[in-house]
Amino acid sequence: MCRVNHIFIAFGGNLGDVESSFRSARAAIDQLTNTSVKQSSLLYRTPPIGPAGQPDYFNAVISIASSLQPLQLLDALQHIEAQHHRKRIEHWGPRTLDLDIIAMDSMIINADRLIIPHTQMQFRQFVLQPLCDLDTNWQHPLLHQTSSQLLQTLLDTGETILPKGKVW
Ligand code: A4P
Ligand code: MG
Repeated sequence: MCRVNHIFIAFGGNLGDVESSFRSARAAIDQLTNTSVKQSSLLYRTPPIGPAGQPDYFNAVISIASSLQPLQLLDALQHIEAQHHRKRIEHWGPRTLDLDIIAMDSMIINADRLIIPHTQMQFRQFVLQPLCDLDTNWQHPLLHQTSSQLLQTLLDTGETILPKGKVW
């Protein structure tokens, strides 16, 4: 039997009906082979990081259990992004749906197409706050800090707590 990994996936988007894209992407992930969605964070409205003048984002994190290989999961998530009319136009630019793999248990991957844990996660409140809704004790395998310690480090640099999110 294949090993089942516990995986966190970050959702981001700021074009179109983002909440409805998130719901349908979550349902599509739950339909993947040997994969099930376990938990969803709240849905947060967040100020954009990156090019100025783009709309606010919505962000959330879900946890899944899956025995897909990491690159199989990445392919499946990119397919779901494409189904939601995701176009890659500008780095960090506006998008309907971005699905990033944040972590897979304590796995470390450094491949061309996939880096796990996600390299920017520790700098992003829009990832850490929803992650902490799901698991405050997940341990970053390289930074040796828990998700709540990573969030606290960011808040200590002066970032303000995001307004409370909503169930989606
Ligand atoms: N890739 C490598 N590692 C991973 C991983 N762990 N998960 C590769 C997913 N993909 C990974 O991503 C580019 C390539 O990264 C992929 O082909 C994959 O092989 P992309 O989604 O095509 O391109 P991108 O969107 O320009 O990059 P990325 O890294 O997804 O963008 P970010 O860093 O997520 O930034 N502001 C707010 N408030 N909220 C947001 O969600 N998002 C962005 C996008 C900017 N500002 C934001 C938000
Ligand atoms: Mg992405």
